[in-house]
Amino acid sequence: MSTNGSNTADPIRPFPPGFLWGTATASYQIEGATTLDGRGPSIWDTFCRQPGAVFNADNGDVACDHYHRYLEDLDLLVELGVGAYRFSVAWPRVQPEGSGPANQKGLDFYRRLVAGLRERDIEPMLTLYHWDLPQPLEDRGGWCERDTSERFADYVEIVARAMGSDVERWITLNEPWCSSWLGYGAGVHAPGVKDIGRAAAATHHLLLAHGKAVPILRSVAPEAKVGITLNLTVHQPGSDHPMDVAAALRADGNLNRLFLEPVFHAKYPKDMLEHYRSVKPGFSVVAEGDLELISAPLDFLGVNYYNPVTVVDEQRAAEARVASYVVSTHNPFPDLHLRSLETPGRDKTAMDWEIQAAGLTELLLKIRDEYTTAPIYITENGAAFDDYVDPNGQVLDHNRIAYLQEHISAVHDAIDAGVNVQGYFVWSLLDNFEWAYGYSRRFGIVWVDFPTGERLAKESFRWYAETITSNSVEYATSVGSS
Ligand code: IFM
Repeated sequence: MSTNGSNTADPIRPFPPGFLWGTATASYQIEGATTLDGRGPSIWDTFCRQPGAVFNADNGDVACDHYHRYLEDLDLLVELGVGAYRFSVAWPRVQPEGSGPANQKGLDFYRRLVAGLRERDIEPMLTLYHWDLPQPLEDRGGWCERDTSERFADYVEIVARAMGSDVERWITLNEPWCSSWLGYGAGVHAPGVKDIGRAAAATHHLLLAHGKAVPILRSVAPEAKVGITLNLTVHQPGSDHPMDVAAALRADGNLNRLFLEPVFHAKYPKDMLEHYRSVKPGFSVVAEGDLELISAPLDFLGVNYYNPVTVVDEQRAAEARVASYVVSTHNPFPDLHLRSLETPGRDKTAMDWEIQAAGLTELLLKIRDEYTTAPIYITENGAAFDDYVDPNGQVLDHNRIAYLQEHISAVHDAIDAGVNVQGYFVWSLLDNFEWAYGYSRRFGIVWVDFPTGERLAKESFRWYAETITSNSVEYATSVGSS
């Protein structure tokens, strides 16, 4: 039974005509060629060299070698039959110093990619920032400094002038929460800083960078459709005890509302401002007029959803009466005073993320009811599993197919309930550099043999190709979704 009771007799559920099917990647995770054609260093090149920062001391020097193999990857996209491909531009390829003149060779790479997509009738969806900040900017304080948002505006103008007429959909930032809270708060992403006050300031300067980028894109590329991609989820309290309910609200405040409220309601959530009032510099960096910029109307919202999160108050988690909780090892934010829980019986991916597709439907309804009716694209959704090439030379990733089928069904539920979802992008086209996990986690629908760079379409690739061709999904529900 679906969340809205729409388990029709016919399990094949069509998507609206024109629904945009795609797949997504990001520059540092796939390109390699980090020192070629004038590219400067990014914070991830530096972070990867810090002992213990990244699993196996992996780095993006070669990654999937997409910089050299992009034509092969375009062929894969054609075979898959996608209508769109979401990729990101590496700022340090375009401005090696993070400021100053454009590096023509860097821009040319993306122009070739965009032209190649256009020739194949695949719409490019361009993300301007997917975490690879030029290192020289980090040396001057990175996202903790207001000036970085000014530098971002200059960079956006360069990219918009180069590709404004060829790219219709532009995403300013990918998952600014990860840049700020994982990068400057928990220190598990580049630049590896552990300082809640700086994470809060970085949150604002990232959003300000987004706010400054929007009018530039509108004036340089008047046809452009502009959006932002946020990583969002539903936070379920582990019990109906008021302390657990309050803990879930804090988690929601940090991950969802700190980003959704300024972008759609021109304000930061009161409870979060109160929660972070004593951290420095924190939200003291907000200046007059910033929130007006940040809340400029958008053409769409990009939503990245992977898993739901169940939380309890940390004090209650420590008490004997709730000892039956399975407290997860994930707790990156001691300042939020909560613990996340594992739900017994719920399947997990190789990231240890619980699988619950109904959370996506719930999230989409909430966004529609509380934030925006603008078109939504699911700009990322997918799963890492312990894939392997079997003796017949195949990757039979049926667990990934089940995950995708459940989540695409959940998107269908949301559309049935009136949410304006216009597209869905699988994360990811290729197995790639999964940040602090290095190459140990595979999200691709295409297997990459990293020593040789060879690609091999997985079973999920064929399944997704059929889904795209039929523009429909065979209905499926996940554990815990009824
Ligand atoms: O690989 C990442 C991607 O870069 C951003 N969103 C989540 C993915 C899986 O962790």
